[in-house]
Amino acid sequence: MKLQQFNSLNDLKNLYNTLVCQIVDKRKVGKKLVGTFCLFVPEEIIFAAGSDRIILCGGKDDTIFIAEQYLPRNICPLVKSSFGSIVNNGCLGIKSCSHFGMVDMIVAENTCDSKKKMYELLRDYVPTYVIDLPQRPNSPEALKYFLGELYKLKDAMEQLTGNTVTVEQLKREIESSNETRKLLHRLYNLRKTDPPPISGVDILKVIQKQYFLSTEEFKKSLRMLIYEVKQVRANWTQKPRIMISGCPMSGGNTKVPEIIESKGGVIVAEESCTGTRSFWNPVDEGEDPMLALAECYIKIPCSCMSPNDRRIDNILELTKEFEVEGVVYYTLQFCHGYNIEKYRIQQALKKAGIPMLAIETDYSNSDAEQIGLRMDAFLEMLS
Ligand code: BJ8
Repeated sequence: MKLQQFNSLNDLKNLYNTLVCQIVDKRKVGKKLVGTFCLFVPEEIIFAAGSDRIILCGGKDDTIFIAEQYLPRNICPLVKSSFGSIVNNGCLGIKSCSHFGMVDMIVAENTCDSKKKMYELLRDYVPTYVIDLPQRPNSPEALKYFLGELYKLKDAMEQLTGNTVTVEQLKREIESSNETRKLLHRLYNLRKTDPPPISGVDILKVIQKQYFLSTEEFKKSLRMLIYEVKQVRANWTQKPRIMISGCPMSGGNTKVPEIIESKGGVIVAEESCTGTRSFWNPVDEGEDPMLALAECYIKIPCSCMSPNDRRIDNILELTKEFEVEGVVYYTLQFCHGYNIEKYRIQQALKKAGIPMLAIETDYSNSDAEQIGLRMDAFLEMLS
C-alpha cells in the first residue's frame, strides 16, 4: 500500500527554495546571518539579537573531495562535507554550497575533535566564534561555566548586530522556540499509532528544514502538516517499528532511512540531533532566561558528554513510548564518540529485549546494497 503524500511537505520544499532569495534581501537592509553546526548553540540568543541563523552541516558527498585536499580522509563525512562546502563556496556549480557565502559569522562549539579542529581552519574563511562547551553535564561547576559562555555569546551577538539582547526579547524567543518544540512533540505523537500515518523519511526531511527556515515559517508548516497527518487513516502495512539512534543526518542525507522503509520497516522515532534531541526538552519559561537556556542546553545527550547516561535513559524511554521493536544504530564513519557509546547502548537495549543493528556508513552510495542486505536480515528477524 502506498503512503499518503502531504501537500505541506511540498510547501516546505518550496519555502527552502525561496529562502536564499529572502536572506539576500534581508542582508541588504542590514540583517546578519549566523551559521551554526550544532544543537548546543542556543538559537534563542541568536534570534534575540535580531539575526537569522542557518545550519552549515553538510549532508552530501559532493564537496567531500574538495575537503580531502585540506583535511585527512579519515575524519567523519559531516565535517568533510561541511568544510568542503565552505572552502568551495559555491564554485564548480555545486549547489549544496550556495548559501555559505552569505554568512556573517559562524557560531561554533567545542564538541568532538574533528569539529573543534575544523573551526580553527574556518577562521580563515568566515569570522568564527567558538563557545567553550563544558562536557561534564552533571557538575554544577560545568553549568556555571556554560552560563558564563552563553553570556559571552550574547555579547558577541550584540557586537555583531549592534542590537542589545534584552531579557524580554530572550523570553519571547524562548517561548517561540518552545512552541516549535511542542509542535514537534505533537507531530511525533501522531507516529505512535500502528501503523504511523507518516513515514520516517518524510519526518527526517521536515526536521532537516528546521535549521534553515525562520521559526515562524517552520511553525506554520508544522501546523499544516499536523493538520494533514491527522486526517490520514494509514492503510499501509509496513512493520516492524524501528527507531534510529546515533549521529545526525544533515540535509541531503536520507540514505539509511530510505533503505529501512524501502525494505518494509517503518521508522517511528529518531534519537538524534535530526530527531528528538532537537526538541525533547523545553526551556523553563519561569526562570531567568540565560540560566534556563544553560540548564536546558547542557543536558543535550550528545556523545561528546561524559558521563552520558542520560542518553541511554532517553533511548530506553523512547523505545517504550513509541513501541519500538528494533533499533538501527547509525554512526558516521570515524565518529568515535557515537561509535564507542554503541557498546553500552547495545547492552542496555539487550537487557530491555530490543534487538539492535549497527550501521557505520558515509555519504556515498557505495555500501547501499550491503546495508540493504543486512537490513533485510534484521527486519526478517524482527517480524
Ligand atoms: S549535539 S551530535 S550536532 S556535536 S558525526 S561532527 S559528533 S565526528 S555532529 Fe553533533 Fe552537536 Fe553532538 Fe548533535 Fe563529530 Fe560525530 Fe562527525 Fe558529529
